[in-house]
Amino acid sequence: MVKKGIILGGALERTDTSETRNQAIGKVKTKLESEDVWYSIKRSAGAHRIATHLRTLGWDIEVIDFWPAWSREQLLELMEKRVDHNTVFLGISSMFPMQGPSAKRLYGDGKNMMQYMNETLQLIKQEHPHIKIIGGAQNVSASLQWWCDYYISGFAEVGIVELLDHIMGNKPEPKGMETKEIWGMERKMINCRHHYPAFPWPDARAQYEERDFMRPDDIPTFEFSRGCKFKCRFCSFSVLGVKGDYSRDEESVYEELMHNYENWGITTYSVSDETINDDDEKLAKLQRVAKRLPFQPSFQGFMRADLLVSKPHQWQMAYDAGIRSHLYGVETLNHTAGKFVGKGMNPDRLKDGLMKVRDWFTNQGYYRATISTIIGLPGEDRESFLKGRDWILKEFKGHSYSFFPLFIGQNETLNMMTNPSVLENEWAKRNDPENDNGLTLSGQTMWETNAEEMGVDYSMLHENLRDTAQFYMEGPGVAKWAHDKMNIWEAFLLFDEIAKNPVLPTAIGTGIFFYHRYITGGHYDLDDMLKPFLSEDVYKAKGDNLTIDDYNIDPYLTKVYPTQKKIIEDYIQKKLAW
Ligand code: B12
Ligand code: SF4
Repeated sequence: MVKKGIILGGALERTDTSETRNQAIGKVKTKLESEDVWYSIKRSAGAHRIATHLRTLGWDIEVIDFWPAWSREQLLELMEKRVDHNTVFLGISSMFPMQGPSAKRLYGDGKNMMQYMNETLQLIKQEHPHIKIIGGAQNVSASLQWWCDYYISGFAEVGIVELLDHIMGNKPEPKGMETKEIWGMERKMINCRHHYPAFPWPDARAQYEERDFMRPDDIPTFEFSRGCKFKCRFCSFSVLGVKGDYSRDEESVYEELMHNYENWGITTYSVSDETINDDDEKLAKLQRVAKRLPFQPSFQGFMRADLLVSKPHQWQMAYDAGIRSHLYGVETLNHTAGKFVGKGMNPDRLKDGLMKVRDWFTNQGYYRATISTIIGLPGEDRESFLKGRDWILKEFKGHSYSFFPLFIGQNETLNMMTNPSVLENEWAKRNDPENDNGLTLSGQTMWETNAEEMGVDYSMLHENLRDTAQFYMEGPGVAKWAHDKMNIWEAFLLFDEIAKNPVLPTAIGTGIFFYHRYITGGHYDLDDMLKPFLSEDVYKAKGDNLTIDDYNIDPYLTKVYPTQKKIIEDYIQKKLAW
């Protein structure tokens, strides 16, 4: 008998992208922001990947996307239809903890979203006591919100097979399985990064099925490689410092792209690689695949800017491959701060090179960038950061710009991370955090302070930001860092200052990783992604009478979101009828 499993996906995106986070501070308030519950239209990358893998081993695995949008009744009905004595597990795939306004809203019987969803899980268990619930995520902090029998973290292709063998009584407990008490509950956890590494993974395709009801305007995640060659000081991505080529087999990539094109007409993807261009051969491989395809794919993903600057031969490869929307983790345009994090290219060279990259790609036909920066790196003060911001908004006008205060996880947060950054480890090893005289790294001294010392006053911030700021200022899992140029509170004040500037929507467009929010459903297309949210002349003409209809691209998704909700509801009905 074929063994079965069901994987729920959907906890993979938070509302608070740089778009909504920054634009929400702008002039126009929307219905979506104030009344609606937001569900992401993005397909669950982890769920489809694990499902594809287990199917190759003979399992029958069905993925249920958008699960936060399913009502309790709908999910129980689905389980009633699908679960039988061959069903071994119910998986839950997560990428981020469900946070933000949506998660806080009250559901039917006065419970918040999380309580409601967890109680639904309990009801599923009551009805079908033989199935085990397994939470899977890169970082276990994303899964712990769910009541699961097991938690598995990191790339899990190897670990899940061991766990399922154990659950079915064929094997002893997987090595490294630990029981930890977290938030008053005993949790059985397996950290695959340490015990069952699955990187590189040459056939990391996600194979969608007829019962996934894919659409041509879906923008799925595409995994081309796992891990990054570098190890920047602040970076907590799971697999860093890899040696050699960790990318997929060429045929596997070709087959995946062809399958999605032939079956659903899909051509646009977001790439999950930590860094796409850390290896020339990798780029050349994707270039070869793209040339064999009967269509031009379009990819959005993380590109290291300094490599593009120092290796112009990568440009043609990237363009041919279809990598035309780039997220550059520039972090800072201050040399001292850049050296501190491990991105030390001289900022003048970097800026000059980036303008050449911009011009070259734009001349080829399509180019969009997101420039991502960190507020408050040691060595950088307010003026220096604003100077960097001004350069970005001038030279990359109409592209997107992301900026957020430096986050250093500590204590509980650190324990839940699969891969704390170098900086987080250094911070945790300070000799005497109780009596903190400072930690000196690369010539910069940082120390821990507190809300009182910093003079925190949340009323100084725009109200949309206050909850997040409070988490940073008071949460036990976040370091209250300070250095001689800035502290975490001042970084928030600076964030607030930049974000609430009403001209910002005229200077920037959509983040390259969020195209699906606009495109899926048909309201916008890839060319629209080249526009700023708001035209400058419209902004000037309308002044205070600006409405959301004046925007080129509506960052609040006022019209798009009802369409996407309908797509999700249709999906649910099709699943129930399948
Ligand atoms: C691409 C990416 C992004 C993109 C796109 C994210 C998206 N929504 O699709 C962008 C740039 C938008 C982004 C932003 C952020 N990101 Co990010 N991002 C990633 C990255 C590099 C890849 C994610 C991915 O798609 N992987 C491919 C899929 C296939 O992998 P996967 O989902 O992990 O699945 C595997 C395992 O997790 C497991 N698994 C998954 N599901 C299941 C289910 C079962 C049943 C089982 C058994 C196993 C299993 O097996 C799978 C296959 O091996 C990861 C780091 C990494 N390398 O994983 C960080 C990561 C997900 N991001 C992270 C963070 C913190 C953020 C931000 C909050 C950063 C910030 N401070 O702003 C924002 C929030 C964005 C938002 N508003 O939603 C953290 C999440 C940590 C956490 N628990 O919260 C990660 C893990 C990086 C890290 N270690 O710090 N991110
Ligand atoms: S910041 Fe980017 S380049 Fe640096 S280690 Fe992380 S993924 Fe790699």
